[in-house]
Amino acid sequence: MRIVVLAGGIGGARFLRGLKRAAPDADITVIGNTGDDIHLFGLKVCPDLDTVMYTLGGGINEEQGWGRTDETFHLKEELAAYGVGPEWFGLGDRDFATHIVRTQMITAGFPLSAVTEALCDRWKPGVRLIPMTDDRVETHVAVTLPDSGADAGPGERKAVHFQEYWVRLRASVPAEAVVPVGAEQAKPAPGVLEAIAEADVILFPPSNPVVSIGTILAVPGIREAIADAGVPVVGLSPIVGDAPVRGMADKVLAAVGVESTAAAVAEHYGSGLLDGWLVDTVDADSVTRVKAAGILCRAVPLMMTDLDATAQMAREALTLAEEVREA
Ligand code: FO1
Repeated sequence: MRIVVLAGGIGGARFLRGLKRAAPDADITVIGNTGDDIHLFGLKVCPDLDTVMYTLGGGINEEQGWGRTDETFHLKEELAAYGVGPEWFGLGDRDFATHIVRTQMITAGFPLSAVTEALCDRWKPGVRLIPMTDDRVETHVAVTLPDSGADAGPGERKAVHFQEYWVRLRASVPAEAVVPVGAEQAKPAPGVLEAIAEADVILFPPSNPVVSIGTILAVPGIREAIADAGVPVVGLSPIVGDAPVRGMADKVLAAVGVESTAAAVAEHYGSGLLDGWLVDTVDADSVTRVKAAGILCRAVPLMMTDLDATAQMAREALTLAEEVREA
C-alpha cells in the first residue's frame, strides 16, 4: 500500500511513528511543510523536516518534541557572548550540524529535496521525506504588538516570521493574517505530484490545518493533485474538545476565520478535498455536522499518549479510508 502523508512538525511526526507501526509494510511518502523554515546565523533551518527526520530516526528530544536528544548549547552561548542572536530560538550544537550540512549543500547548488534525501541517509526514517517545494516559502503572521511606551497609543502593526510569532511571542497576540510568502510562485518539489498520483490513500495527520497542512496545500498544484487523485483522503482532527491538542492552532485558525472545533476544521478543508475525518470521542456530537458537509466521519480516541494509542489512530484512519473506498 502506498500512503502519502502531509506533515507539519511534532503532531505529524508522532502520527507517522504510529502509522509505521500500524502499517509496517506500507510505502510511506511524507510531504513536509517548509513554511516554518527560517534563516538564522547564515544557516537554513527546516524545523518541520527535521522534526520528522529526528522523530522517525530516533534522534528527537522526546520531551519537547523538536530538536536533538542529549543536546548542548555551547555554540548558541558563544554567539550570544558576541551579542549575536536571536537568543529566543533554541538551536543546539548537534542540531547546528544538520543546518551546516544543509546550508553547505544548498550553497553548492543542491535543491532542498536532494539535501533532505542526503540527510535522511543518516537518519533512515523509514519513509520517503520530501519537502513540499524546493523554492523558498516563509510563513509570516500579521500582528499588532502592544505599545509598551508611556503614552500607550495604538500598537505597531507588522508582519513577523512564523517562528517569531510562535516561539518569541508564544502566540500571545492575535494572528490577524497568516501569509505563506512565496507559496504562489513555488513549484512542488520533484516527486511530490508523482507520489500523490500513485498513492492508494492520502492522510492529513493531526497537524496544524493553517500553518502546516494549509501551507503545503498553498503550493500551486498540490491541492489540485490531491483533489483529483481519486483515492481516499482522510484526516485526523488536531482539535479535541474545542482546543488544540498541542500548540496554538486556535490562534491561527481565528486568523482565517475558522472556529476552533473539529467540525469546523473538516468544513475548512471541505468535501472537495477531504473524504473522511476522524474526531475524538469527546467530539462525537460533531459527527453529524461533518457528515452533513459530505465527509464520512467517525469518533475515536485521538490522543497520541503513546505509540500503541497512536498506531490505533492510524489503523482507524486506514479503516475509514477503506469505508470511503467502498461507499
Ligand atoms: N520551538 C520552541 O518552542 N522554542 C524553540 O526555541 C524552538 C527551536 C527550534 C529549533 C529547531 C527546530 O527544528 C525546531 C524548534 N522549535 C522550537 C520548534 C518549532 O518552532 C515549531 O514547533 C515548529 O516550527 C512548528 O511545527
